Amino acid sequence: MPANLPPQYYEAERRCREAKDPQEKLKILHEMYAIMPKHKGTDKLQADVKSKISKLNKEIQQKKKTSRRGDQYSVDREGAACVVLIGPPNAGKSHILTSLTHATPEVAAYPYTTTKPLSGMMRFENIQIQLVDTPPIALEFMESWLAGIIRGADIVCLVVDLGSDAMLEEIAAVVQKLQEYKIVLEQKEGETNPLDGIAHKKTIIIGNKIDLPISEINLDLLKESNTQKFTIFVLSAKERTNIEEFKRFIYDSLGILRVYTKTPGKKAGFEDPVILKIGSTLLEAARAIHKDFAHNLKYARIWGEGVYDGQMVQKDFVLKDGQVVEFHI
Ligand SMILES: Nc1nc2c(ncn2[C@@H]2O[C@H](COP(=O)(O)OP(=O)(O)OP(=O)(O)O)[C@@H](O)[C@H]2O)c(=O)[nH]1
Ligand SMILES: [Mg+2]
Repeated sequence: MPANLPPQYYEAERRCREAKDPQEKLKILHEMYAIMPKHKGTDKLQADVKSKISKLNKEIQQKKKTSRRGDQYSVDREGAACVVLIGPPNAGKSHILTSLTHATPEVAAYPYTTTKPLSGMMRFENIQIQLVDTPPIALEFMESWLAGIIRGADIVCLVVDLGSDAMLEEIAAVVQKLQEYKIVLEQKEGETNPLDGIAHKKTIIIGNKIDLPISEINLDLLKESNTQKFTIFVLSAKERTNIEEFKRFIYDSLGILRVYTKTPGKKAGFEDPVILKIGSTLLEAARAIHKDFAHNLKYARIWGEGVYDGQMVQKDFVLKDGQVVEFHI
């Protein structure tokens, strides 16, 4: 039986031959596998490409173990908070980034498309939240520098493919792989123990591709297997289902609040809030602005929810979202 390969396949094969970077080669091999029609005539070729993929995967991992060189990536924090999108190959992490920010990562129908982190800013009301798209995590493969980015994030969004037959296995693989890097995904944020270095990261499961018919069954499976009681948020990056709702959901999950500063006799500016953890005091707000400022702080006047206009409060006053603060030093 003839293979009847489409021209794109030969094109990809050529690029693969010419590619020098093993990561790039791996990406093209996955692309070739996706393009290839799956029938008897291509059985041998399918097996061939698969074995090339697995060989290259091993080589890449081996190289990483033996040399400390190789690309290392990190992310500069920006905005009010940093949210990292992680997950198995092809779950739609990059697509989610494009649907919420102006960033333009490559989105493709084959796995291992993303090879380095890319961040974009997601606007929610008057703040910007940083979203970071990352390469996939699977049992046989994870970029080691990704661990550092996950450790530094305020929240982890574990993006899962509700259209995948292997969804639960894919999730288990991510959890297991991260444990090798001393990262434990949890429902709530926990302290990193300085003795064992294990990071406990607050994690939300994002069930993507809710537009696909099989997603309903997978969502039930996901809920049943959710022994850790992760919050599950479903959306479709493609159809933009729940995309707007996602912004508020993330804001609420971050456990942050916004306060606005004003100088005596002037109006408050509402464009540039001070971002604080829920439960922060007036003194902590002053510290977030400048440490000398906190040092010299005497009291403040407050406007907003739960106080009367211009109420005088002391350093231990616990602030609420939306309040206006007039510091007195
Ligand atoms: N039906 C459907 N397809 C989607 C959705 N989101 C993403 N996809 C498709 O899923 C495929 C993978 O999307 P990507 O965003 O590249 O996935 P990824 O998680 O970044 O993949 P890697 O970079 O390989 O880890 C693409 O073909 C997307 O068009 C969705 O909500 N619904
Ligand atoms: Mg991607």
